[in-house]
Amino acid sequence: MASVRSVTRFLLGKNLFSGNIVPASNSGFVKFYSAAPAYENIKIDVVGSKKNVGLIQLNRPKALNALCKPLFVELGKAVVDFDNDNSIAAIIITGNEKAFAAGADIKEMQNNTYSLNQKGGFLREWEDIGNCGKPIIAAVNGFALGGGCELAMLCDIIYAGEKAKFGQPEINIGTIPGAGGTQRLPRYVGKSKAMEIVLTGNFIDAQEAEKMGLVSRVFPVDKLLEESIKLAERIGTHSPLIVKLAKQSVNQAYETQLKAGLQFEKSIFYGTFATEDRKEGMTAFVEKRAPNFKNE
Ligand code: CO8
Repeated sequence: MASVRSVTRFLLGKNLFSGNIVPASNSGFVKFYSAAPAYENIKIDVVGSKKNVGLIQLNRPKALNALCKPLFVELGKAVVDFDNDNSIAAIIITGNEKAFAAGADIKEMQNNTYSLNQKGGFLREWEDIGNCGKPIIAAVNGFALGGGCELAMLCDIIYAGEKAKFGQPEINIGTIPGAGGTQRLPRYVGKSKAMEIVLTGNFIDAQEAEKMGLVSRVFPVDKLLEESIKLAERIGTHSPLIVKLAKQSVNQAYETQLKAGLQFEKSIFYGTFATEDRKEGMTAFVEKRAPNFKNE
């Protein structure tokens, strides 16, 4: 299995492998996933010292990872597979140094019509990402524009490289965000900032995005993936069952009004008392030892 450092280099496209460093394609993960289809628009791997972090790299570098339908079908499948894999604690979606994703594929949708979008359920595969029970971290270097910014916001935590650029430039091409940009962005950054971003099409840099609360943390470009893996590994030390419940509960804050969200949170909180992992967590605390979670 490749080390964090070598995976970082692999994803940044710097072929620094030599001697004893094993390329990701020779990892046990690929063998384990031999039944998985051969992906053309993404690369997948399993990383982290416990091999419990699913890594997905968007891989259309020539088109700045524009989100064409085949890419989204593959991305949805990879996310569902990782979500169903009990050995995976968290998922990272990343791009390359130049682009996380520069939006939906404009060339692909250029000749779409209203009725085609309606009948074909244009980009309905987005739901696979939104329905994932496990935490998804967006590790954003370069452009995260339009659908790329929306994809990052669909993830649970956004870490950014210091040269990342976010934006909803759909207005420049005569349309509006269609995958949550007008809905999630105001919730993250407030109405005035969201309006400014959506109505001007201007880009904001990583530092500004962090100040606004869109991004959790900003790192040097070549440290981004390493830090994202560390975050996923930290999440992976907790009970998978309770992590899933915590994610559901935080998401309620975005999907319901406060009163309903608070009720949901309370019922989940009470519900954790029906789990073995809650009992183990509190017992371990009282006994001053590390918990041994069983995902039950
Ligand atoms: N779609 C298709 N191709 C793209 C896209 C894109 N979004 N972005 C870049 N490319 C292609 C370029 O056409 C170019 O291809 P080629 O070499 O064949 O000409 C290649 O990528 C490199 O791009 P540039 O030469 O333009 O690179 P620059 O460094 O000069 O510029 C930019 C980078 C500023 C990112 C520029 O490429 C750009 O403005 N891209 C478009 C950004 C944009 O408008 N994004 C929003 C798209 S619309 C959208 O996302 C709606 C989402 C709705 C989801 C709905 C779900 C239901």
